[in-house]
Amino acid sequence: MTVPTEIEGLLGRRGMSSPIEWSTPGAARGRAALLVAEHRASGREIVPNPHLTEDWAAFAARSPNLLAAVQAVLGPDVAVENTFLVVKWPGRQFEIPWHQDGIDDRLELHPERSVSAWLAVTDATVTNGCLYVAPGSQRAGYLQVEKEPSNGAERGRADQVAGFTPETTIPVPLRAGCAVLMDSRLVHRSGTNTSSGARIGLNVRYTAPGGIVRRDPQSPSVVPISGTGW
Ligand SMILES: O=C(O)CCC(=O)C(=O)O
Repeated sequence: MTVPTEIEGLLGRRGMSSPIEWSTPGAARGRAALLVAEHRASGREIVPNPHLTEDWAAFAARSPNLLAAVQAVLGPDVAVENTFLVVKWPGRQFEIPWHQDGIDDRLELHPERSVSAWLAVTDATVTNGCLYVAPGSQRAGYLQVEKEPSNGAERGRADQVAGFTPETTIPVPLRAGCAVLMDSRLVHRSGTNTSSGARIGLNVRYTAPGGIVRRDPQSPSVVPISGTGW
């Protein structure tokens, strides 16, 4: 049976493309060492929107190979909607539950006009908390969200994806300097870091014109990074 491309989405049957090199491994690991030094004392785990305040993150989101891969699916006009840095410190319980990057209580992105990327700043391994994805899960569309009793956060319910079980998901280990590009509807999570070193990743949500369906007006401005259509 042929599945219409609008269901499969911009990145095809699996809803993802990997690995895409955004940096040399050495430069990415060097940046990771600086970030560890900067945040170790506070133990900070999430830094929102570093592309607005830190040159390295602004450059990472515009790195030539990654931007070319984004433009190949979104077209020439690309903007960054949001970024966040996640530091998983060794030995600290910190899991990110199943979710889709294109929808939450703040935001809804048009799945044909947006994609997200996860950039490994350190190596990302099964042991230190790499991403796990459910390939093809984008075909189920955006999931109904429900509030988590513990903190009120809204999350899509991964069990709405046909055939979804934790066993049908795959880890996405990445060498430092590599990225995975994901359909905005791709269901993914990450686990706790049980290694002895920090694991650091940068998430970038990219949009084309018309890609924002709903957005909290308090959000910082979208930043165009290529094209003339903005
Ligand atoms: O950095 C992580 O561990 C997970 C981040 C994530 O889920 C995401 O990029 O949407």
